Amino acid sequence: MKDFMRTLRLAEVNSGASTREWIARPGGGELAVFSPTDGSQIGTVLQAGPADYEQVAAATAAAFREWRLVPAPQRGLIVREFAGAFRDYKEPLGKLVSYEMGKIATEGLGEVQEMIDIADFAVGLSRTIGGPTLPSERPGHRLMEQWHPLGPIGIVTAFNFPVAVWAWNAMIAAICGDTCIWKPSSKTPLTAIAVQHICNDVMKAHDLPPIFSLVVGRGSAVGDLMIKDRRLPLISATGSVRMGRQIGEAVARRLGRSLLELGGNNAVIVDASADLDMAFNGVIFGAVGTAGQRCTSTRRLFLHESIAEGFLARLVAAYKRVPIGDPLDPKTLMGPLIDEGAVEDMLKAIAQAKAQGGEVLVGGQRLDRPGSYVQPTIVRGPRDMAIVREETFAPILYAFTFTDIDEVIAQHNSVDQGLSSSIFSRDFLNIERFLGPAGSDCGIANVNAGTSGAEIGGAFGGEKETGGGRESGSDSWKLYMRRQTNTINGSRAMPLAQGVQFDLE
Ligand code: UN1
Repeated sequence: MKDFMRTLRLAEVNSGASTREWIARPGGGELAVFSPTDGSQIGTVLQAGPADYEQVAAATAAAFREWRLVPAPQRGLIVREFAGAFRDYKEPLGKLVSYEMGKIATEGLGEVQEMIDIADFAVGLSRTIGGPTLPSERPGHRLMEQWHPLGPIGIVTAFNFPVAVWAWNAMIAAICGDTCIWKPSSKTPLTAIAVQHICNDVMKAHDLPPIFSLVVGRGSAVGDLMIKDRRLPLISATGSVRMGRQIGEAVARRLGRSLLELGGNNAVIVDASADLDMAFNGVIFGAVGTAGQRCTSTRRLFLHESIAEGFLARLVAAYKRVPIGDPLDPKTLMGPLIDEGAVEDMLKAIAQAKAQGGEVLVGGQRLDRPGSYVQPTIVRGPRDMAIVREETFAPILYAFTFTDIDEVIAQHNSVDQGLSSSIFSRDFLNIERFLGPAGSDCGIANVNAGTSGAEIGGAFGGEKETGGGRESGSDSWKLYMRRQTNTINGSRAMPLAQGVQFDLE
């Protein structure tokens, strides 16, 4: 066992279900955990079964009844303790993220930094959340809004951000007075168990009810119970469009609220005026970073005809030099894909692109070494390649040329997903076009900054098949609370609104 796994006390539990204390013998069967760095098995987790889910859900619902009564600024002080614990464990947890998920060391640490950042943000928010007082049309009346805790909520996360996205939800939910059940990806249960350990320590030290709980288990078992569970007014889920559709439908059927953070098909436009060095750096990180496994990864590149050939030649040369290998080696810039299935999906997409007229400019192969390593790949294609409409979770960049800004924006918007987008330009008119109402149709639109690597302070999420949810910063907290409109009559009369008269005497 690696040192950082020992620091995170992963050997001390073999269970994937916890409500402050680990459930000794959960009944959901064994889950083998593999590292994509070399394909070896690095752990076995005993998963939660239906009875364990029920135990966790009941405890989370009971904890909500207490937690909602704690004043928000005091909830913030507790979240500050979680932020401190994440700081203490940043290094081993970041390494575990790299080891279990495959992202490079600096990105693994960056992911834990994102947990710390959102926790700090939530602490501040705990003293500002609230609603307006609005003018009443009736004399002596007050019309106002309150935001109350919503309930116990369910959080479903994906393998690619195995800890940060949970924190986006959990830290905000906690200051809002909600309690959380987390179902992590079955591909990355160890990072979730490590985080739950850290949380259990904080909860025990402050004698808190189980405000954060964990169920590692099969989607068809605990996942299904969770999305149908009427005790959970909100399900926040990150994953594929297919998964989001299932969750969205199940939650809508019981008229619950869902917050969906689904696939992206993010593009960068580089116009004739762009600073090409900046554009180059933005595209490389967006397309190659995290081995193309961010929902914000750059998948499409639109280059103005006048700069296209030189820019592509530079990219192709750089792609050949990308240091690929063990993500924990500080020299590595691209680690492995998550598993063999991901490698197959990538190779299938490349074969389809070729069949549809695409030309592979660089990459296109898997590497001949243990682990799920592939070459970052650029495909230059005819615009109508059908594969471009799909999100393949791999480092494939489809490149196209354009001449007209309106035409390229239309092309940019022609896919089903709407998460992130960016333009590299020094042309004010093009920038304004891109940001305007007829511009990018995505939830995130950047100028001279890449599609990935958003800060926590903004609302994160996208339109169309990306699901419409917003998480993390800005006023995303509102989704974790229930709004109540109050009319308070401080006069001695009882006038009705709209001037309605209803006098019986
Ligand atoms: C994701 O890929 O699901 O903006 C989240 C980014 C990161 C989060 C990505 N801060 O790329």
